[in-house]
Amino acid sequence: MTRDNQEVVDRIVKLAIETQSWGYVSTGTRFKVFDTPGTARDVWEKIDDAAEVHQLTGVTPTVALHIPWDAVDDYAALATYAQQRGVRIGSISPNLFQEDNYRLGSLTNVDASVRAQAIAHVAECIAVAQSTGSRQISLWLADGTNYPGQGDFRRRRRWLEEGLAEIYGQLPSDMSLLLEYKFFEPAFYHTDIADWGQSLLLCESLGPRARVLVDIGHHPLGTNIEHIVATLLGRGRLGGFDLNSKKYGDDDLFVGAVNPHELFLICLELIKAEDDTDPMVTGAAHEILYKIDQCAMVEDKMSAMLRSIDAVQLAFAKALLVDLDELERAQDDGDVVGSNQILDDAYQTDGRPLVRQARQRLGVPDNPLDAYRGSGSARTRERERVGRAAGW
Ligand code: AOS
Ligand code: ZN
Ligand code: ZN
Repeated sequence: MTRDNQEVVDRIVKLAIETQSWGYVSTGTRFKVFDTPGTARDVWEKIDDAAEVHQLTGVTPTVALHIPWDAVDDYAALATYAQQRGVRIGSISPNLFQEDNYRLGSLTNVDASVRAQAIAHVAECIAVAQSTGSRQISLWLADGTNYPGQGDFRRRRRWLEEGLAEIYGQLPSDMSLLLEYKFFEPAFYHTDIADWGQSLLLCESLGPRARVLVDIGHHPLGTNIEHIVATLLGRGRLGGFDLNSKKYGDDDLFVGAVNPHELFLICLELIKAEDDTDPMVTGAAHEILYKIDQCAMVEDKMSAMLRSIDAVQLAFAKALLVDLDELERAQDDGDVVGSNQILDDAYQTDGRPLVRQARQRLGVPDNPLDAYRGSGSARTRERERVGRAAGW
């Protein structure tokens, strides 16, 4: 089946992408955090930036928060502020890696009082989600060890399972838990949730509202991420993405910068799952959170965010152009070269006119990045946002 262009445009129009508050501040490596003039100084300004990105693109209605980076006294007021600017609060990420107490782990710490502190922090984030209308807790754990012998894998695993069960038990029935994995960093010998399989096992033992979150940058080089995505989709357990791109590791570069072909192949799996005949697969596929998780080290944050959104839309557009019936026929015929050619035909097609049509339907500029750069908005930020620079 070749989709007609109108269907492709419809699907691009419906795609919602979440931008993240920490993508609007100065971040970086351990060597130096460079400040960029005009950068958001607090969570209110991060929301202003997210709102401007949504005005320019029409597809980023929510903004993810990280607590306590974005802590405020009155979360209901923050949610109202966001709404007044045309966006909503999206997923909430607890921070279980920046307290001194977490030196030897959070949910897997040998000290029961530290484990309890970590659980209490996630409970606080659930309360933040309730006051802001958010429905997702996006959890990443830095827990791991640096040297063989430093910790006992199975004891740590038991503490992890107990802690997560307690957290899951506290989730209101309309909220879900997205569980991220990462194979190394900040720990360099082992990480307690190192890969998708470990995350999936935990989610399956927790319950249906626990799902795996795939951060594109959290895999060893050469990993077939689209295969992981397909496996999770097939079990209805893919909960979301942290979108970025990488050359080496968790580089957190803007989306599509390094390997747009990989992104296209990932999108193809998502589209196939959305159109699957099994309601378990389609149901979960339609609830997937598409969250950006990038760090702008030397580049302008707004421009980087706009580039990422463009890359996601374009990858979806091209994936929607794949003729799936013809592909299945070629696969059934054992046509190895022909089936690959079908994918390549779609990938080589210029998807930009379709993305432009979607933008016209959304009533936003044909090229949001050009519109932003021509708008003078960056200079206004530089003029108005003087004083304390925000980082993490
Ligand atoms: C860390 O590597 C993960 O990608 C997390 O999602 C993290 O909470 C986020 O990137 C903020 O640093
Ligand atoms: Zn992430
Ligand atoms: Zn990461």
